[in-house]
Amino acid sequence: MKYLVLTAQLFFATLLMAQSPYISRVWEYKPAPGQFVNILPEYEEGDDVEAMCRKAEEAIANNNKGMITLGGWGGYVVFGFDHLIVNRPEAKDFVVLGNAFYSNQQTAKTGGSCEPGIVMVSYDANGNGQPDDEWYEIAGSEYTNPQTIHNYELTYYRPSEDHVATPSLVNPKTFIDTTHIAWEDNQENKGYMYQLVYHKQPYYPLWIDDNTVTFKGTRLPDNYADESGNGTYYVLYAYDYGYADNHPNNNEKAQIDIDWAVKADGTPANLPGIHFVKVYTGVNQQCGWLGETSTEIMGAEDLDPAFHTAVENVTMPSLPVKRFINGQLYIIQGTKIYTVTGLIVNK
Ligand SMILES: [Ca+2]
Ligand SMILES: [Ca+2]
Ligand SMILES: [Ca+2]
Repeated sequence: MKYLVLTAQLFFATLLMAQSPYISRVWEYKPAPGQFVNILPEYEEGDDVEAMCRKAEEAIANNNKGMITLGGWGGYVVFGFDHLIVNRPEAKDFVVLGNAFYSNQQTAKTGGSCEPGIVMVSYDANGNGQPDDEWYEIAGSEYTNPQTIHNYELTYYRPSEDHVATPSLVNPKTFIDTTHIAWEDNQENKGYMYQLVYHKQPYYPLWIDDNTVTFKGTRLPDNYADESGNGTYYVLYAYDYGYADNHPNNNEKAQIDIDWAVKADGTPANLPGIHFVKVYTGVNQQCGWLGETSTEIMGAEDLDPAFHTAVENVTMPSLPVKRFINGQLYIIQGTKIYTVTGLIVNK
């Protein structure tokens, strides 16, 4: 009997360790060029794709609340959890943490520093624990906006080795290289991402060997306005719902409902839950001295209330009740906690 109790306690302890509401692993980190790229996280000579992925994980997994940049439009991160985030009915299921904030200036719409990232989700359908299954886009508030471009494609070019900086004629002290990163899209647009005096490091990801990098996905309409009219004050307006880094983390509008996931043809994906999330920068815009808009990620969290019930705080009712503890269903009666199969897990 003692042996059984010990086994049960070990089982319970293991179970607690295995379940975390936070990101447990970063699977891929591939930012587009950007003013914080090679800084957040920091590139050091010799770092390869895998090393940078581990640095991104160190920053945003396990509730570490560091920060990574995704660079300009299309740059992305793929991360996962150690359990299924259940699609709870009539409820928001998870939140991706960014660094969005509202301006304290009074404006007609909600805005400030809102840099919306497209959120995609995946269910581990083949059960191998890896994100090699189908991806579904979270259809946020702008999914059906006629200005949203689905199937957008954008290619960025690494500056050539003999690249010479082209300072701005108007403001050379701020815009130190107006031809830093050339880009072109599949809508017959091309242009340059400029380099700002505030961030003088190369903007192209230094650990990527290829001289071009191409991203595909959904491009949201531009969300900025130069409210000063003279380039001194830019406001990036928040979209209503369904994006990352678009509302402050503690705002309910930052939360995502898995019910919003759609298939490629726009019909509901009807997912029971998700294991993996991909986030990419959703706008392709540059805002004067603020530079290009880039989604930042600080973490992600399962919103299941079970994770907000610490095991030491479980009250012991006299009648048997079912309760989720760290995502697992238990039956509690008196001072005892049972699994659903009747195994006593405390004493
Ligand atoms: Ca839900
Ligand atoms: Ca899989
Ligand atoms: Ca941001």
